[in-house]
Amino acid sequence: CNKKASESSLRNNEDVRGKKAAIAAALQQNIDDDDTNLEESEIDQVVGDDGLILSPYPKSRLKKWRPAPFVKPQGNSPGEMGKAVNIPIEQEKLMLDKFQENQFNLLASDMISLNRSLTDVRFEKCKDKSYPTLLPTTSVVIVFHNEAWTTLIRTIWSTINRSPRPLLREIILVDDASEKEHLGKKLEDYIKSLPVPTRLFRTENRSGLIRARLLGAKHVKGDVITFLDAHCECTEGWLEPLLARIVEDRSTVVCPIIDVISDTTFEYIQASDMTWGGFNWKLNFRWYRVPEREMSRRGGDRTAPLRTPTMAGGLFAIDREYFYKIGSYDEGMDIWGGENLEMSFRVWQCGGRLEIVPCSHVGHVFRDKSPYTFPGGVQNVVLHNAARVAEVWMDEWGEFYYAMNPGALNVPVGDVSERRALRERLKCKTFRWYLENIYPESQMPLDYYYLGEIRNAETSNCLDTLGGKAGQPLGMGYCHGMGGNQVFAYTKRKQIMSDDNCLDAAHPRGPIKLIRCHGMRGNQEWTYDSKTRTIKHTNTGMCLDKPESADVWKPVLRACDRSRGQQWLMQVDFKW
Ligand code: LR7
Ligand code: MN
Repeated sequence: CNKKASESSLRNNEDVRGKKAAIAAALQQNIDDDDTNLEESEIDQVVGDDGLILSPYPKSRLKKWRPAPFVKPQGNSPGEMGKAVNIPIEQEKLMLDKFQENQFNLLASDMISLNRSLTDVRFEKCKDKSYPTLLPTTSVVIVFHNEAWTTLIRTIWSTINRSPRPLLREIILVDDASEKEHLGKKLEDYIKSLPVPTRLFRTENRSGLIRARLLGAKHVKGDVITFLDAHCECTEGWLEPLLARIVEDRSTVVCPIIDVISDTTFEYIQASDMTWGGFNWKLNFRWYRVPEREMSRRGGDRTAPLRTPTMAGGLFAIDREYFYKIGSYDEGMDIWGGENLEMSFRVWQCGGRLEIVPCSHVGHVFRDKSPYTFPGGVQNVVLHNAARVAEVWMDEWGEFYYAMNPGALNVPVGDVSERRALRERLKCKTFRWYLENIYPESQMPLDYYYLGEIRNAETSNCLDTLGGKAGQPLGMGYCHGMGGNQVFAYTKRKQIMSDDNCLDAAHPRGPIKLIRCHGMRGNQEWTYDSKTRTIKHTNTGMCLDKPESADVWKPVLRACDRSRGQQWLMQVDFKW
């Protein structure tokens, strides 16, 4: 059936990759040897099945490099070595006022040197790694809308200071219709004095980060495009391991580990190397723990590149030609959101790969809220962008998105025909393939019998998560038919899921809770009998029953007795 077919296609794919890697490795050796007798045409013309010139790059385009010099701490200035900046109590009011504008502590940022020093957060083993002596150059593209001066300029300086100079071709800034004085003439003058060519482009009207990045990418001269948000700090050795992955295989899209720059103190805080990117039914990007499966594929080496199902979106490097070949971005997406999952699915489904390179660390100021406006309304924009992802890439799993966000049905997705044509043209694989091979741990069940509300036959009320997070008890409510908190999936693994949580009962009398799905059956296994309409909990042998009384709104487990309160309506389709 389906599954077998995709397994063999994966094997084929691995074979092809093996061959490609062998060619690349052989040629790589030539390059490492710096053999100047080698005819350029000999290495220029390695063409993959897909028509893209494979790694290595034409030698003439690669550069010899040395690590950038260490950025020394400047005495006891605030924030040096990535330390936290604490604002004196008498300035607290000022601090809070300034916080509003950017949703981070601007007062602290303004106190920190634009060249501040950071600790070397890498694993020891990373420091000893050697990378090809010749690497492609990159242009760093930074888009921004109303970014604060010091965070933007510190992003630029940390890039300059910590990149091997020959590898940093240029910096490209894209101002997305900012209204701030300091981003006008002042910025134009400032960048003229930088030691690395820096160009500034401006969108005519507010375009959103996706179209702003497309504008920046258009002007890139380097062989690799590296995107950064406008409030980042690059650390020692961040660039080489990224470029080294791309020079091996130009269809690899690479991300650094994204460390945290505190929005309140600007402290540089190392992030875990044990998380990767996933997503939930709402199509929000989420970090999850790297599963054992991926750890063992890497032979337990925590410095080895990690294959991640999705990326956060802001910080990554991609071969310039590959960026276009794989479909750059969806121009139909506005302002913010969705493009990260779109690119993740696209890269995997269309034959590329997506990695987090743990030897590369870049800090990012994470904040709780967006400081800027969303023309058209946040909800509309975000729902619109995500709907485009669902429509183009997710096949029938797009249903989960609409079930969870019924509001998305009222937001126009716009024309997706070009994106679908791209998927066709690149002969991309199905979302099932992606779930089976790249993301089996996904919160989207591979096979499910039912997706929808679960209604009690006696009370006519519906199971409801009440928006509860993991650990909260399951509730009930009047059936509203609007999806969201009343949508559950009954899966082939016999789970009853809502987003990334599963109905879980630990005791015959205890509450039924929403617990992060573990996929190991146990307390999360339920059997639905479509004849008797009972939902039986395997471990306890009890049946799901309506609440004790009308005012409690918490379903319970009781000995199965075939009463109407134990009957639940689901249109299950046992198609497997
Ligand atoms: O209209 C806009 N125009 C812009 O130029 C809106 C935003 N922007 C700029 C903005 O100034 C910033 O430089 O776009 C960049 C990203 O916006 P942020 O920093 O306000 O949002 P974010 O950090 O939450 O963004 C994350 O998700 C986005 C989804 O569209 C993008 O993929 C961002 O690049 C991404 N950032 C990261 O991945 C950093 C790690 C965060 C995480 C997880
Ligand atoms: Mn950001």
